[in-house]
Amino acid sequence: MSGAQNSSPLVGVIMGSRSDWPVMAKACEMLDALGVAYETKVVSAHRTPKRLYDYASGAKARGLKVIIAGAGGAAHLPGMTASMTPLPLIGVPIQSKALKGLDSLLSIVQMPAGVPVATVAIGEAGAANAGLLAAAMLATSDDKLAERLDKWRAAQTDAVAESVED
Ligand code: RP5
Repeated sequence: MSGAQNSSPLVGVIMGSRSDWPVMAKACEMLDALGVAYETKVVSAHRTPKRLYDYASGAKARGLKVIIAGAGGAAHLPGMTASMTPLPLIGVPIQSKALKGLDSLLSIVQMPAGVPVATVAIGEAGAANAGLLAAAMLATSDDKLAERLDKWRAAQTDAVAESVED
């Protein structure tokens, strides 16, 4: 998978299929905007279970601090990843063709107590918020990142015009 690969990534952005990339790229755009190092990888709970095991069980030792996992349909990837790592896990429901992502959302959000997955909205908005949420988590122990996040939010606020006219 192409994308900004960093020598010491703090955020792992994984997805069940290459077809998820156009959505998951929105998470990476936020991380790029905030100067957060990340890596990307296709990891399928169904099609590449050993890759999933290796990725999730080794993530913390490799220095990752947060994992963002996007999946569609019977979306086991975020929950299975969370079961094998103590790192905070953010799940992104990908919009499926048959059920418009409601299947993905329910698969990811309805975790039984004990293995949390912080689930965001379906699709691009959720992926963008996953990037922001990962940055906010890291910012609790990184003052410079916290400053960048504050500036990003202030710019967003400034960009909202009061008037409906140009
Ligand atoms: C899931 O199945 C993936 O996360 C993707 O959203 C969905 C469809 O995958 P493809 O058939 O497009 O590879 O595992």
